[in-house]
Amino acid sequence: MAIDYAEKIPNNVHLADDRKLQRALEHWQPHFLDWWKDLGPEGFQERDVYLRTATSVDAKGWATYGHVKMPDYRWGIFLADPTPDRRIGFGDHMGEPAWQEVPGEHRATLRRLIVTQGDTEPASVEQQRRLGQSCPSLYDLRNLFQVNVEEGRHLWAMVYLLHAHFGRDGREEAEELLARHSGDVNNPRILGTFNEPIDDWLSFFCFTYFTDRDGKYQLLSLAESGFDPLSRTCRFMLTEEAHHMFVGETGLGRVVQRACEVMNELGTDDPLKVRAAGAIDLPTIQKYVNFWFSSAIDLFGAESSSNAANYFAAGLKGRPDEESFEDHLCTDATFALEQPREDGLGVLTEEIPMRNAMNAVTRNAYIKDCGIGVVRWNRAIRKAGIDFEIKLPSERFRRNIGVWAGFHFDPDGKPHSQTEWDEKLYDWVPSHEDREFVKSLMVQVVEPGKMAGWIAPPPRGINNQPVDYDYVRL
Ligand code: BYC
Ligand code: FE
Ligand code: FE
Repeated sequence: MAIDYAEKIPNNVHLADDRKLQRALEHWQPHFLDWWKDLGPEGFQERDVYLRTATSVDAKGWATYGHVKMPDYRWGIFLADPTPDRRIGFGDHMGEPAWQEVPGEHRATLRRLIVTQGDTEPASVEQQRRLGQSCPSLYDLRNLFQVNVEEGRHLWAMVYLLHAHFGRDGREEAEELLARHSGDVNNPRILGTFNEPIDDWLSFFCFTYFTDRDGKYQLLSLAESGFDPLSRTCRFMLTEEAHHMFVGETGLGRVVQRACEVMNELGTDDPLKVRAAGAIDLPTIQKYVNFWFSSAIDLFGAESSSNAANYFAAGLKGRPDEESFEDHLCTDATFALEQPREDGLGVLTEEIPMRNAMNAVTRNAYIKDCGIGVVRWNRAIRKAGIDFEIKLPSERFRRNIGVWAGFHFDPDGKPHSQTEWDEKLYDWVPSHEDREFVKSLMVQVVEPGKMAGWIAPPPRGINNQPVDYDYVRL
């Protein structure tokens, strides 16, 4: 389905045929733009950035590339093409036709899911707004802005659903999405990770690797939804998400590669010498991985969750790639849930109903996916002849949500007393000094083709352009 760019709001949902909805969205649009100018990327708003824009939603015609000023980016409403005769694929309504309108009894629940999803999108833009000041290259600066404008579009995707299907409450929620702010003490973003500051690029790469990947898994689950407009929206969002995770995986890979190069040039594995040479040592990279991974896995909610069971039963939220499972009802199945013993010093396993374990099932799929990049980074480390392995920490480590919350398990999954924990925590996650060191390296580099000393250049540019292309025109 073609996207109409002649419209004030580009879309492939025949917006022009629904005047009321069009007016409501055109009323929200300037509020969005004000928010973007106030809380979107700081600086560079008047610069031309080499951005991709969707031209159609099918695989071939995905994108055109060209230099645009970010406030002129054509944020719009794009749904994947409908699947003819789509049926609900799981839960109590399995086999019934997918809903084109919100079923009354699930209205509040669906609205809450859409609002939670929508809230994360502008949150991430707010978190990343100052990174342009310390970009390691023009190539990276462009990637940051590409991610930012697409997260802005993801906000549009959820606001469209709220306006089109939730009447007045939906319009109020859409305003609230611009009123909550990341890290705001009085009115914070809904989910924990989205209130953590991201003020260095190592954190940005960890965020796009780990947190955007939570986005992938939540969008995959929502793409299974019996509410068809939500499914179609999420299916198109997933095509954009792939680039965000690419930025994270290759970004971390280039930081690792630079650390290895410096170690080999100096013939040392002393982290202090690596630091003195202006690179980020591998143990520090590991600490950032520990921090952002443990923060991201909280985003899946509690391992045992009656909310999750209700979403599944109602057909609102499935498992990622629901089709790959055999049993789509899960009325009798159980899940062996590992959890801490009451004294916190051991682990036991309890069988819980499968429907209640959907958050754990999704988290497990996510953790497996997180491992793929880790294997690639470790291969590069081995190839450099260095004896070091990056590891994902145990899912028990540093949890604030779910069965492990309130207990003290280390990255290897071993229990500790409060005293031991307090003593050791900064061996596992970045200390104030680690963060200050990483920040000290974050000096803006904007000469085409030049890279900051702590990161290796990318093997190739964007859309077949050379690495020294003027991705952002200053
Ligand atoms: N922080 O049964 P529980 C993305 C709350 S990322 C704070 O465990 P449920 C992106 C929970 O709300 C993808 N609170 O949870 C990435 C509940 O509250 P109430 C975002 C949390 O409902 C990068 C209570 O704890 N999308 O797209 O099964 C850049 C206990 O509930 C947290 C979605 O999340 C937390 N971490 O699952 C840009 C999809 N975790 O009811 C974008 C929509 C839980 O007691 N959301 N709580 O007030 C959902 O599907 C579910 O809300 C969750 C939670 C999976 C998040
Ligand atoms: Fe997103
Ligand atoms: Fe994303």
